[in-house]
Amino acid sequence: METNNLTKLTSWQKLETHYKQIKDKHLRDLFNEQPERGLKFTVNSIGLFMDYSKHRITGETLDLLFNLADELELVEKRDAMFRGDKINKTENRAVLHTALRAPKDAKILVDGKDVVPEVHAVLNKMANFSNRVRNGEWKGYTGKRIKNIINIGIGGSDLGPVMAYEALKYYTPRDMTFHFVSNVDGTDFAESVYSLDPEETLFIISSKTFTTLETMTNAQTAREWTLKKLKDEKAIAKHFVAVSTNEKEVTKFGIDTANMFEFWDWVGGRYSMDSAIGLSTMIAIGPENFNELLSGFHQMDEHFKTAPLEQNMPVLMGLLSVWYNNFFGAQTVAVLPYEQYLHRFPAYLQQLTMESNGKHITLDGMITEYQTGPIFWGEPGTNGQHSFYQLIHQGTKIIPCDFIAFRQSLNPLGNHHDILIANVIAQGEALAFGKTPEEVKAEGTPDWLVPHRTFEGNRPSTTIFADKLTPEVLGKLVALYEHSVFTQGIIWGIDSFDQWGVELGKVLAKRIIPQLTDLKTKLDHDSSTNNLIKHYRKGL
Ligand code: G6Q
Repeated sequence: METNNLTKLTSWQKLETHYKQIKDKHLRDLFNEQPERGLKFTVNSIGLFMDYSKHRITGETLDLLFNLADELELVEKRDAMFRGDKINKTENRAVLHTALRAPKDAKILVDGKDVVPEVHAVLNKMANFSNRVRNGEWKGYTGKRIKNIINIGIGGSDLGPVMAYEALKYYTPRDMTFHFVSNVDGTDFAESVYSLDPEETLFIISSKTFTTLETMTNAQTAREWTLKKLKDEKAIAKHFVAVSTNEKEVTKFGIDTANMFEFWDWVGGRYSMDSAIGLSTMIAIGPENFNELLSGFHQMDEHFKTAPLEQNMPVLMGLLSVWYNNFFGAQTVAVLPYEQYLHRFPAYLQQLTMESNGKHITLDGMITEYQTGPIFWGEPGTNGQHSFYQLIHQGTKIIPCDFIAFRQSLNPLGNHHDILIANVIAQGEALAFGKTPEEVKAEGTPDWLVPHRTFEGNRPSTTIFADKLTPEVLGKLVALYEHSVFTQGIIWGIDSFDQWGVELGKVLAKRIIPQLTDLKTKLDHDSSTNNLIKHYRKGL
């Protein structure tokens, strides 16, 4: 198979030459040479403040990265996405999560049809339903108020809802409980419903296809759990609603399509938290807050669409990621929110980034001869500081960090917030500037200990600040990463919107399921797989 010629482009080669010139330059020198860079390399727009001055770049690096983006037609391709062109080539689909947050008067055509009215019709239906559940008008089969919401879904139909619920918990009613069942491991379901009363519980079965094995298995179990107590099929209509694109399968399951919330094939799973997949989020935070969330997404869409590249947050973030991934050989990116409510944000971003850009075949069917999607990971601060930050500070790997922080706490308590924020600012400073052997010696450290206590520094980070964590800010942050992923995908020439890599495991699992219990089946896998199946059978 042929390889892609990205690395032969003039703009790429210029970056390679530039990298050789800059790679040994320390951030200390960059700041000495350009003392005002802490003011210059910042963006302050749409309520977010992004400081990217602690990166191993100069103005020239940025110009060269912008040239690369120009040569690869980033702007034209961005416009094609917003327009509804079928840029998800391998699935022949438009990519229009941006239409989910478009204002009512927008017009976005897919196959000649304006999709905006449908989007708003579903949002209205969701708002109506959410209000009825929240105010107790929607009752369970026995007339009891619904107190527990359980979203059953997996991947894109789970990670967004659970992250958003956790992130926006401050805005949720505390007399209701919210649960998210995704894993086919029965423990996930069992622990979620433990101590819940089926009469007060509503299941949202969230599945774009309504055929996903894990979700359908959990949904059937939920059905049995409900019927065990309520003993009447008619109860299903009061305790189950569906979010799906597949009307036929929803009806087959026994859910009235009046209780089905629709979305469309141009919404990718990992880009769907602001579609009807966000129904649990809307019930949790209320329709007004959900609208704020959508407005935050939309503001970032507009920013991505209109801000000049040098002031464009997702473009900068995406290109910096390419810079480290492809030139410095960085393997990972750490996302470190200094906000407890964002504790599921890194996990959410893992799917968004890695399912989107974990590809090695280009849109033209060629092998990439360069690295693509980095590994994303992270934990909220300050907890990470007491575990893995050691490796970021003094290990052998370069790990660009995204710090996310807020000027105000939602739960102000004494001086907790000052301590939290002092820590996030200090981490960026320590990573960038470190501590020289001379400084360590001057503290009276014995010679033999000096190397251990020296921090070489020169470790890059971005710091993003917002005022406080609101639904609107969450929308902006998610859209920031969505468009950064898009920017990277354009540079690498891959389809950021398909996910063929998850298929094979699913097919093989379906084959193995009956073999586990049907002891007569002759096993024809490799010796390791056969043996593992036999090992399991012995425990039956
Ligand atoms: C996301 C992926 C994947 C998907 C799940 C659930 O982009 O497509 O994570 O969301 O496999 O799929 P269903 O919603 O169809 O159950």
